[in-house]
Amino acid sequence: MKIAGKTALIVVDVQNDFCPGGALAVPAGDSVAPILNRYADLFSRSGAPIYATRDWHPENHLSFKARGGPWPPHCVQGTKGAEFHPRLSLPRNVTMILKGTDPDREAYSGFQGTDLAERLRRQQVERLFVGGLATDYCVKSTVLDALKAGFETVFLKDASRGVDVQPGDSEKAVEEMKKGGLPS
Ligand code: VGL
Ligand code: ZN
Repeated sequence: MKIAGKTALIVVDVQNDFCPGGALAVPAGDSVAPILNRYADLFSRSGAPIYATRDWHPENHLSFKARGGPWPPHCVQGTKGAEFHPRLSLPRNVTMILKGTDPDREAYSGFQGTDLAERLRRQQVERLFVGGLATDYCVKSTVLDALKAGFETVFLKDASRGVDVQPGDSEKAVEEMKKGGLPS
């Protein structure tokens, strides 16, 4: 008999800089916090592992405008902007994943340059629920990498918001995720 695969929740980058008032604010970014709190509570009560990623850049990160990148400085290590939004309230046993720590590499995905995949495999996780900020950047990249790594993946649309630098970017991101294997 096949033992049912385990499911994990991945909370992506619900940080002050991606919320209204932050350096790279996602419209209504903070509105995902109470929704993710509910998912986290549900997962926690059923014993499912929860991971939370943070964009965690050095001051001289290549994605910043000073180095020719597209973004204003954001989520600089140790700053208020890099902290989780105060309305995000996750259980104590969440595993934190820091990404984008290499000054010379972009890392939108929580899998890029981290041990997230190994940790999930070690816990026999087979299925992921992914939500957070931003739909058209880090959530999309995380979902695509999860699918590539062979995890059955669910995108939590209700618990995600996009930057939409160009109008429609978030819808496009959903299409890309579907092309990458996300069940529609
Ligand atoms: C993100 C832009 C730059 C994200 C991170 O978390 O979606 N977007 N760095
Ligand atoms: Zn970033």
